[in-house]
Amino acid sequence: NPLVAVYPGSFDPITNGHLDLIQRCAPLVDKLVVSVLRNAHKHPVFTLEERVAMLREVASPFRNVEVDCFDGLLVDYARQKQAKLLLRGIRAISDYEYELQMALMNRRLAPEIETMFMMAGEAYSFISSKLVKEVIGLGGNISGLVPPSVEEKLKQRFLGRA
Ligand code: COD
Repeated sequence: NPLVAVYPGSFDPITNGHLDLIQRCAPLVDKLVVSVLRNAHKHPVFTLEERVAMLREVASPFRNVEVDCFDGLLVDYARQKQAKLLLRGIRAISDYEYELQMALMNRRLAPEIETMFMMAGEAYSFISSKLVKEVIGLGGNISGLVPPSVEEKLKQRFLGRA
């Protein structure tokens, strides 16, 4: 059976931290499904369609990476995708508590599915979608924090230019 991993998230928007994880995980599995949660926050900056489109563009060089979206329980979705692994990233101790709680709940709901954690790349461990949006919203430079196509989208959205 092919080894399928699901990398779930809000991806509002995808950052170079997310991308680093995708790049490191893709060679380890047969298929990596990067999946955006519908209705994650009440007010995402980018619509589901925009987030999926940005991910698709960034993921296009990877032969075995698929971009999708989901709602409902993550484990139900993973089962539907016949995934044995959930991929999550850990940046700092602060991520650990939330991630542990989710991993244990997901294991309780679906014991056959394992959560796999990868440590953030040292160059990316300070990057979050939230801070990137805050920095660009206040006029700061975000180059190198997100893929160039995403940087353009953020500039259009926050600075009203292309
Ligand atoms: N470097 C490495 N990893 C990173 C970086 C970085 N710079 N930035 C983020 N990450 C990791 C995060 O730690 C996380 O593991 C992942 O990338 C995605 O991050 P986000 O912020 O885009 O996504 P989240 O944390 O908002 O995703 C939450 C889910 C959508 C997975 C969760 O809400 C969910 O599963 N919802 C579905 C309903 C459900 O099943 N609920 C019960 C869960 S127990």
